[in-house]
Amino acid sequence: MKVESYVEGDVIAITGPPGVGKSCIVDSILHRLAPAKNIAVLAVDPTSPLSGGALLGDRIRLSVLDDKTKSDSIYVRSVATRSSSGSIPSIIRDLASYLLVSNFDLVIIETVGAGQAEMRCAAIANRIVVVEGPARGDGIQAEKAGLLELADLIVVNKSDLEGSDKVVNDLTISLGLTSDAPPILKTSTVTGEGLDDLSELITRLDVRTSSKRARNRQQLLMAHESILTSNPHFEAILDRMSEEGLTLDAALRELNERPN
Ligand SMILES: Nc1nc2c(ncn2[C@@H]2O[C@H](COP(=O)(O)OP(=O)(O)OP(=O)(O)O)[C@@H](O)[C@H]2O)c(=O)[nH]1
Ligand SMILES: [Mg+2]
Repeated sequence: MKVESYVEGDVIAITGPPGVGKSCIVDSILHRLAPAKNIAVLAVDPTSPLSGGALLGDRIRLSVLDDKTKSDSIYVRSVATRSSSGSIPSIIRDLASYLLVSNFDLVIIETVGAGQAEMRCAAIANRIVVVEGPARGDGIQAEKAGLLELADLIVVNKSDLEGSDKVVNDLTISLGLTSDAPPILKTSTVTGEGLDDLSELITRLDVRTSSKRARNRQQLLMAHESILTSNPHFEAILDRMSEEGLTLDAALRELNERPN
């Protein structure tokens, strides 16, 4: 069985903690790169049963869509992860592949760097931008979420607010030991600082060796999971585990021995 893990082409993930300004940054990039480029945005929405569809509406409110000279070359779609399963990243991957063969030059995946499904969605991209913001007194958020190892570029947004210099310093120090540390860029979607540089950099971003490895790890885990769950005996074996006490070891062995 052949499993496609990643997409060939220009696919960039923008990830980071909630509320750090990812959507505003995507909006700024679209304002600068459209209509010269056809760009698709896939917003992966970690919809919780509590917030319902409210977030979904929020995600797609991009000011660039009000500009008729640009909006024709932009496609935006939210994908909810409410029924969270390993399949969301493969839906995103298939969508991204489809968009790239349908004349889009660039696919941007916006995802909150929170859950596993969202991390794996980011790993589909060829390059990952991790967005960070001024510390809220509880250390570097992205570092905690294990996102930094995936980063080909780190953006410290909200540079108009106090504390962003400290985040840049902390990040520089903690990444100083890494041989191929990603570049760090300060931005503000309020003052406009760094946004021209970001939009320019994003289309010619180098892939770091270590981020590629971190991404490949996510891809491998995802591919492995999809091999297991696409096994036609998967559900029946699951039934036997819960109903007949089939052990985990025996279940795994059977899945391996009966690939179809
Ligand atoms: N001061 C300041 N506020 C900003 C900046 N960028 C975004 N914001 C504000 O931060 C809030 C969150 O912005 P979003 O772009 O929705 O953040 P997000 O990371 O996409 O949020 P989620 O998708 O919910 O994780 C909004 O109220 C923005 O107006 C900035 O550079 N400076
Ligand atoms: Mg957002």
